[in-house]
Amino acid sequence: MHSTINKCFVFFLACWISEAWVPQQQPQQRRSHTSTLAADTVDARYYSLFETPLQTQIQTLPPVTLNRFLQAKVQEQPELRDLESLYLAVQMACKTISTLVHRAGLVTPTSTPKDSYSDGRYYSMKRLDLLSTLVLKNALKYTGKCQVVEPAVRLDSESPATHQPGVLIAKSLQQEKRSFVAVLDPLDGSGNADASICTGTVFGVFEQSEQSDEEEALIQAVLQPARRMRAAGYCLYSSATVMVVAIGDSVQGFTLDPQTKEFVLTHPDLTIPSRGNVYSCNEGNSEGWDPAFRQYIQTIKTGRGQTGQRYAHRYVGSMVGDIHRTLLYGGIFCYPRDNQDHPNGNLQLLYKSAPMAYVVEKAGGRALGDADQSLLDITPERVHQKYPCFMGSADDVAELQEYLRLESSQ
Ligand code: FBP
Repeated sequence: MHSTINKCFVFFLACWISEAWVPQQQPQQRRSHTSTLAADTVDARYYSLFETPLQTQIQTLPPVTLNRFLQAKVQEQPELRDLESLYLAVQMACKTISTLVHRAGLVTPTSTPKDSYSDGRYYSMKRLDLLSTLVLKNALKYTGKCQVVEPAVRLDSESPATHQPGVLIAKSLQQEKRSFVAVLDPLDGSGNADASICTGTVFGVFEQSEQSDEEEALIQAVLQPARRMRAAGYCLYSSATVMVVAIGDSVQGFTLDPQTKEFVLTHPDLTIPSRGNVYSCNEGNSEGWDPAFRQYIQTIKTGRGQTGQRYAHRYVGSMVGDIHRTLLYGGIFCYPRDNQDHPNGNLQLLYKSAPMAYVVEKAGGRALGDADQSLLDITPERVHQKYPCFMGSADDVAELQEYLRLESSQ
């Protein structure tokens, strides 16, 4: 009996000790084990896939940020100093716009405003357009070195839709002999944002010799052919945020590092391949295209063009994304006239296609407005004027040009 009691006592004591001990130890162990495991796995995967190559790169080649790149550029060419403040303001704004665009789906309004579906588009389009414009305007103003105007939207068929604030014009205020005037499209392709498709900010910079700050003088300062631009660029908001700038005679691409929030040089001295195998246009308009352009597209997509290769069709419908892809991989991007809804194409010359064309040409590509005129030589008559455009790899544009010439000679 005694031994049974003793055995039971020892058993319960052992259970109590183990219970008392395990709950104190196990959760800690489990917790630390789990978190170590999770952290290890995540870190291991993260570092092995992403960080290690980057680390290796950092060790051999220190990353060049956009700021550092600009500082070096200004040292080389002190006359670009005024441009620096414009660029810095634009890059700051683009970082914020990037966050806005990437969070667009998370900040759904609780009550649907009346005009949420106006123009057949969603509420966030208007919201993003307005916010991006405000962000860009403030970033430019807060430098204390820029004056910003927002030309009134004139309600004609070429103006942006009424939901869009449209374009900004910013002038650097330094009292030098001349100053820079930039034309900026805060958010191109905002109609795509609800579907998480890429969008972009576009800008072009001119010199103004006349010192007037009147709105009309600033507008006149940007109504110039893009060939007179001193710089241009765009920021693409996509799976990565990439800023591409043409400054001097080169084109540089910077990717926004989401960790450090810095634009880091990832595409130094960008050049467009001289030939591609992709065409990018809204083929839904093909019924109304000029016959020669239709024939060109038919020829390349069936492999009967100069390369004998069948071209693939890629069209995001967001100009910055389509042209960025064209710049990296080669090929041709077109928005031609059609005799139905787009007598002058669908892209505003001054603040959409012309700055993009400037970048493409500086990267070794070509851009046409029509058969015999580079898009860079066309003077916009009005801020919102639309113009047909064709740009991309030099050889592809040259091949297209033969068709356009055929059409114009008939
Ligand atoms: P939004 O800024 O109003 O979206 O329009 C600009 C744009 O989306 C360009 O980015 C794009 O290349 C073009 O319109 C697409 O036009 P379409 O829908 O006629 O193909």
